[in-house]
Amino acid sequence: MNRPQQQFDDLIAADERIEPRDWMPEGYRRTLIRQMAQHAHSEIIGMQPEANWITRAPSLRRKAILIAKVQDEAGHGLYLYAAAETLGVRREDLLDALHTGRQRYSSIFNYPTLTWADVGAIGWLVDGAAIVNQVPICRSSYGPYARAMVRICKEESFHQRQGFELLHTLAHGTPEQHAMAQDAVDRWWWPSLMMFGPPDAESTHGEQSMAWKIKRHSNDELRQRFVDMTVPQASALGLSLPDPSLRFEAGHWVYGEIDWDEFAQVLAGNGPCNRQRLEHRRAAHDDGAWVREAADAYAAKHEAAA
Ligand code: BYC
Repeated sequence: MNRPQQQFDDLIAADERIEPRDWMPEGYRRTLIRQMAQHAHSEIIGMQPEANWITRAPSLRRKAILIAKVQDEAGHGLYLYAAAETLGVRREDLLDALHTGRQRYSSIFNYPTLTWADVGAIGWLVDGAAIVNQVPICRSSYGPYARAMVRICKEESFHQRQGFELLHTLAHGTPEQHAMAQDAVDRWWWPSLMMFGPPDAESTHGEQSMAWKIKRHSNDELRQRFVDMTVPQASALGLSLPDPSLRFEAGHWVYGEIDWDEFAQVLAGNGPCNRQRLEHRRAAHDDGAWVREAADAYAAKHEAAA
C-alpha cells in the first residue's frame, strides 16, 4: 500500500480528522462533495416552504421567530458551501449542479406547507429528524464538515423546540387549531421518516461512508432512533402519529411500512413541489446576478488598485 493511503487509513482508524491539505482517496473526496453539496442545497431549498408563511404568521412574535429561522437556514447553507469549497470545488459549480438537476436536495422539501401548523410540524419533525441525522456528523472524519455541523446542530435544536412549542400551542387551542395541528403531523410524519434515506439494504453509499467515518450510523439505525425519540413527544403534544401499526417491542417503537415508491417518485423529480422549488431557486439566482456582478467589479477594482 502506498504511503499517503496508509497515512489516511491510520488517521481514520485512530478516529482523527482529515483536513483539506491531507491526501485523501478520490472516492472519499467525491462522496464528501456529493453529501455536503446535497446538504447545503437542502438548507437553502428548505427556506422556501417555511418562507411561504412569513407574511401570514399569526403574530409579530411568530413572524420574528420564523424570519430568524429562515435566515438561519441560509447561514447553514453558507457554512456548508464554504466547507465543500475546501475540497477544491467552486460554489458556483455546485449551484449550477443544483439548478440543472445534477445534484439533489432532501426529498422532504418537495412537500407543500398548506397551513400555519405546517411551520410547527416542520420544526418538530423535520428539524427533529435533521438533528438525529446530523449530531453524529459532528464526529464526521472530515474536519471542515464536522466543525460546520457543530454550529448547525446548536441552531437546529432551537428550531426543533420552536416547532414543538408552536404545535403545543395549537394542539391545546380551539378544536379547529387542534385539528389543523393533527392534519399537519399526519402529512409530515412519513416524509420525515424518508429523510433518513433508503433502507440499509438499498443504500448505495452507506457502507463505504461508514467505513470512511463520514457517516457514523446507517440510515435505518438513525430512523429508528428518531421514531423512538418522537413517539413519546407526540403523546406530550396530545397528537397522534398516522401509523396504526406503531407498537412498543423490545425497547423500541416498531413502525409500519414506508411508501418507498413515493420516495422514488420524489427523487425522480415527481414530488408535489419539485418543479416549483427548482424554478423558484433558479429565478432567485438570476435575480441576484447584479449582486454577483457588482461584487466582482468591486473586487477587480481593488485588485487593480493594489
Ligand atoms: N432526499 O446511498 P444512500 C435540514 C439519495 S436539511 C434526497 O443511503 P447517503 C433542514 C442519496 O443522495 C436535510 N435524496 O445515500 C433544512 C443517493 O443518491 P445517489 C438534509 C436522498 O448519502 C432546512 C441515494 O439516495 N440533511 O435538515 O449515504 C430546514 C442512495 O442513498 C435522500 C442532510 O443532507 C433524501 N432524503 O445517505 C429544516 C444530512 N436520502 O448519489 C431542516 C447529510 C438518500 O445514489 N446527509 N438520497 O444518486 C446524509 O446524512 C446522507 O446523505 C443521507 C443519505 C442519510 C441523507
